[in-house]
Amino acid sequence: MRVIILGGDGFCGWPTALHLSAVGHDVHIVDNFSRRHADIELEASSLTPISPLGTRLTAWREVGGGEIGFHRFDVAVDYYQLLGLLNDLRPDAIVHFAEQRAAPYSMKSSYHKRYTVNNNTNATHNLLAAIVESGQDIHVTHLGTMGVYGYGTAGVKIPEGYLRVRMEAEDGTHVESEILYPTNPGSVYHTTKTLDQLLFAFYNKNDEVRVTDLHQGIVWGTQTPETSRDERLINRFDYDGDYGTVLNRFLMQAAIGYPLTVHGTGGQTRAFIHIRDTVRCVQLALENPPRGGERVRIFNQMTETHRLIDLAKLVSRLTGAEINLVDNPRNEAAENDLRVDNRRLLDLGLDPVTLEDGLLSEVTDIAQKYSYRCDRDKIPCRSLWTRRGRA
Ligand code: NAD
Ligand code: USQ
Repeated sequence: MRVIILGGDGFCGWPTALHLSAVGHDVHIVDNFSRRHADIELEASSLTPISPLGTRLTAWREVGGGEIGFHRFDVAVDYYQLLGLLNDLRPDAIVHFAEQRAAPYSMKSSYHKRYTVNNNTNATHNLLAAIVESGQDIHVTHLGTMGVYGYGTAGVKIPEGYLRVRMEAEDGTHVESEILYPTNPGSVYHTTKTLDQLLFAFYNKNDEVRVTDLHQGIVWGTQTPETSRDERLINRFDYDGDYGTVLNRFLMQAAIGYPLTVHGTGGQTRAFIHIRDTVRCVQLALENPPRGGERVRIFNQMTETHRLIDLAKLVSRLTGAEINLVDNPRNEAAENDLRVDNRRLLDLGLDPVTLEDGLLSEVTDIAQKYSYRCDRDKIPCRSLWTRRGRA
C-alpha cells in the first residue's frame, strides 16, 4: 500500500513511518519541522539525541529498511503542494499526525492558542478538501485524542466514538439514534481535536471520504524495534514542561533523582498506550479500512488507565524516587474515574505492551542512558491555565 505520513518526523510519526516501511508499505513523509522549531523557541530539546531527518532516512536505507520519500511543506498553509502530491503519488492512505499536540503549549498565550487552532484545523481541512479535489478514494487515518471525551464518565465505559441516545418526541414516543459522544475538551489543543471530528463527519457525509479516527491516550516509551536498529534512528523523548507527557517525565525524573512532579493530588485518571502499540494500531487501522459509504470509524487507541498518583508510586517503587505533590498549573478535575471501551483494536489483533513489562527497561535503557542531556530548568510546567495564572 502507498501511504503518506503527515507529521512523519514527530514522536509518533517517525516510528510509524519506519514500522510501515518495515512491513512492506511504500512510505512518504510530509513534515514542516514545526516541532523542531518549537524546541528552538522553548530552548528545550529531546532527551534522546535525534538526528536530522536526512540522516534518519539515510540510516534507514543503510540498515536495509529501504527508501522512504520526504516532502517538506506546511499542510495547514501549502494547499497546492498537498494537492499536487496527492495527484503525483496517488496514495491508498494518508496517516495524519501533523498537528500541534501539546496542551500546555496551546495554553501559553494568545499567540499559542491562535497558532494551535490555525495549524490544526487548517491542516485537517486542507487534507479533506484536497482529497475531494483530487477525485481519489484515499483512506484517512487520523490521530485524535481520548481528551475529546473529557475524562469524567459518571461510571459509564466511554464507547468508541458514538453514543446511543433515546429522545422523547412531542407525541410522547421515543426515538433512538447514535450521535458523536459529546465533547468536553480541557485545553485549546484538545478543542482542535473536537473540531477535527466535525470536519471528518461532514466530509464523510457529504463526499464519502473514508476516515478512521484513532482516539489515542497518552503515549509513553521511546523506542520501537525499528528505531532501535541504529542510534541515528532513535525516537524523540520529550521531558520539558510543555511537551513532556506525564509518564515519560516521571521516568526521566526518577533517572536523575528529581522528585516526581504530580499535579495536585494525582487523583486524575488517564489512558495510556506504549509507542510500540501506537505503530501497530496505525497498521491495523490502515490494513482494515472502512468500506465506501461507511460512517467515520472511531477506535479508542489506549491499553490501560491509571491514576497519576498510582503511576508515581509505581515508578517510585521501581526506582526509589521521591514524590512531590505540586500545585496543579492546569484547570482540570482533581479526581476522576475513567473506564474506556477499546475492544475494536483488540479484536483486530492488538496484543498490548503493559506498563509492568516496559517501565524498568525504559528507565535504564533511555532515561538513565541520556540523563546527561537533561536540562533541569526545563522540567517545571510553566504554562498556567487556571484562573489565577491566566495571561
Ligand atoms: P509531534 O509534535 O512529535 O509530531 C507532530 C509532527 O507534525 C511534527 O514532526 C511536526 O513538525 C509536524 N507538523 C505539525 N504541524 C504541521 C504542519 N502544519 N505541516 C506539516 N507538518 C506539521 O507529536 P506526536 O506526539 O507525534 O503526536 C502526533 C499526533 O498524535 C498528534 O496529532 C497528537 O495530537 C496525536 N497524539 C499524540 C499523543 C502523545 O502522547 N504524543 C497522544 C494522543 C494523540
Ligand atoms: N501531569 C502531572 N505531572 C506532570 C505532567 C502532567 O501530574 O509532570 C498531569 C496533568 O496535569 C494531566 C495528566 O498528567 O492531568 C496528563 O498530562 P500530559 O501532559 O501527560 O497529557 P495531555 O496534556 O493530556 O496530552 C497528551 C498529549 C496529547 C494527547 C493526550 C491524550 O500531549 O497530544 O492528545 O496526551 S489524552 O490525555 O488521553 O487526552
